Amino acid sequence: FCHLMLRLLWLFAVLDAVLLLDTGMLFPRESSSRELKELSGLWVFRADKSPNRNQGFERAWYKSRLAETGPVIDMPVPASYNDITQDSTLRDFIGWVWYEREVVVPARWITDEGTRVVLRVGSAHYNSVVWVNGEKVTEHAGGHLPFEAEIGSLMRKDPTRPCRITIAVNNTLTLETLPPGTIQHMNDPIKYPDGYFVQNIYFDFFNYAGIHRPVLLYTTPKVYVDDITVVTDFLDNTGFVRYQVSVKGAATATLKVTLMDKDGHCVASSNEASGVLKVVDVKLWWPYLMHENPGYLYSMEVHLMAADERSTYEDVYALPVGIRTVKVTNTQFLINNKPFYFHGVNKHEDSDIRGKGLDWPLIVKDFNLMKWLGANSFRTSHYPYAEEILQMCDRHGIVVIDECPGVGIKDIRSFGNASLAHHLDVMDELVRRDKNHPSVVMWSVANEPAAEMQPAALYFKTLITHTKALDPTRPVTFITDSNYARDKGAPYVDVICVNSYFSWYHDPGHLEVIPIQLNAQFENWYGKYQKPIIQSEYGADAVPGLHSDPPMMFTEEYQNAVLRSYHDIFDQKRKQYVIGELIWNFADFMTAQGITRVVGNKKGIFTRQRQPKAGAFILKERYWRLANETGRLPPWTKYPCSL
Ligand code: BDP
Repeated sequence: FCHLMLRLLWLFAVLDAVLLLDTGMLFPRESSSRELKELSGLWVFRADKSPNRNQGFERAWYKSRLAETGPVIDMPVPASYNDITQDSTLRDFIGWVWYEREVVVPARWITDEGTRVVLRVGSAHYNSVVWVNGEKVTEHAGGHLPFEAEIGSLMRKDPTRPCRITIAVNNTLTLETLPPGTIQHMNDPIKYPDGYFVQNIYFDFFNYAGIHRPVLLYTTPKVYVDDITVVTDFLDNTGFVRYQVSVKGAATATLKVTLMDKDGHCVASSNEASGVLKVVDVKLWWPYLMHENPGYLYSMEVHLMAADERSTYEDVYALPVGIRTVKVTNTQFLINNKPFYFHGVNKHEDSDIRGKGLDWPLIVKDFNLMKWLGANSFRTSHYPYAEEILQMCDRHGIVVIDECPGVGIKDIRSFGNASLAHHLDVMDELVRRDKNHPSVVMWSVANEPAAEMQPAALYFKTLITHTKALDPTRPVTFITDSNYARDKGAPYVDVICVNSYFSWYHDPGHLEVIPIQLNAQFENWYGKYQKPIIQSEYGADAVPGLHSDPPMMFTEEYQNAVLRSYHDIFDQKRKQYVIGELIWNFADFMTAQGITRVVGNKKGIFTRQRQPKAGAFILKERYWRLANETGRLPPWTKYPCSL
């Protein structure tokens, strides 16, 4: 009993912390009280190619139809705009681009004053300003995360007009954006044309831009469920779902909260806005390959009723809930108190033509490939991925290390107060968006920052402590490279994540150095911090179809040899404190042009078109073997018959 009380007290304490973020960012879902209208498809588009990139604002392009301001083209949404046309100046464009779409909405959305109409942008790179019928409704700094604005009241001002949505998006990166970058003006008239400037970036992926995720309109009643937070636990075969529902639009409302199992049976219910739901004979959420029934989700249905002098309101929202726990010891990562070994991949949101635009065929293909490979996890290198992808992870039991866009923090000026304040805001937005996903088991606050610099110590202490305070239920990491001087964040993290490229960037061509250097890497980090370690990146470029034996760099044989050599050391260390290995990278991806990149980064084990290189088969064999050893596979999946 005492044990149970302690559990419940813990649940209450941590939920209060998660609640510090008081405005919601619930994923828009249809229900009996909510309608949804996706604005995917063709938008009107114009890049502002004026010398200062500011003509659109100076001439107020949002005030009229974009086509009336000058030449426009078709642009699909969601998609990056860079690879859509044959125009290299648009591919490499820096500055403001303008999108526009006219929408007609059902009349009842306008006539019913008890309806809220919300415009939501899943993500746009990077800074966005949004107008409806020429009036500014919101702006947002940073890509990868959603933002929204209530626009019903504005639409009601002139119900006869169709609703014209204008979105201006600017992909310029500065020392204070995430990721950071710098704009460099080249003033030498002998070398450069007049007004020439470039965007410097410190990360290794193409700086795709545009509206990358769906834009949609959705409705809620005037009194509505603004947010739901759940924190889960279990003891023996009883599960606990501590929850909190935030209501907006009324001081009081009646709530009914019901937890349904997969078959639609009610397993627990309550009439309170917050409390603990007790689930007998709980079905836990398990990772793929760790259990015969991975990714089990309950559905938490929240039913709200409220009234004012004019009307009554009813709102319904259903949140998928997975019941599981996550803990870290000195040497282990525990999911549901069982050791979990990450055998997975690093990904990018990246593909031909659409760039970083959300694409369902690609998403489903990638999940099929990950499952084929026997991967149980991935890291969202180097920015938050679409919520649709995390929902797939929840359902399929794919474990996620959720990374914020803190990549390429290399300049000392990016450790200043303004940068830190923005980084903290981004962590707030990320935790607010992803806190309820059972698949998300750890937050990553940055990738390979120049953490040897003096201000980094305080920067990362503040950032990591802040993230832990936001969400005490998940461990926090930051990703370091193999330079031991870059350990300033290490004292504060729960898990050490290290990227290393022995025999590639260091001692290129010398495969024989891998065992000794990798061994030293693990011993040093563990010796100093006694924290579990994930090899968060390792790999080698392989141009598909390029062969040589003995292996040479850039051939498939060399990539194989690097993988095998790393795996030997992983096999020694995973018996001690190494808790995972994530290949760099799942698939080839586009980068900026440069002398080390032949049409992009070729460290994928799949090509950019998702065909396997030889390395994919090595990884497949290994991952299924690891799954057999560490997981609890049902007999029929013991070994895929293709092996
Ligand atoms: C790592 C970076 C990753 C790069 C990779 C590489 O974290 O973004 O793509 O190197 O160079 O250090 O392939």
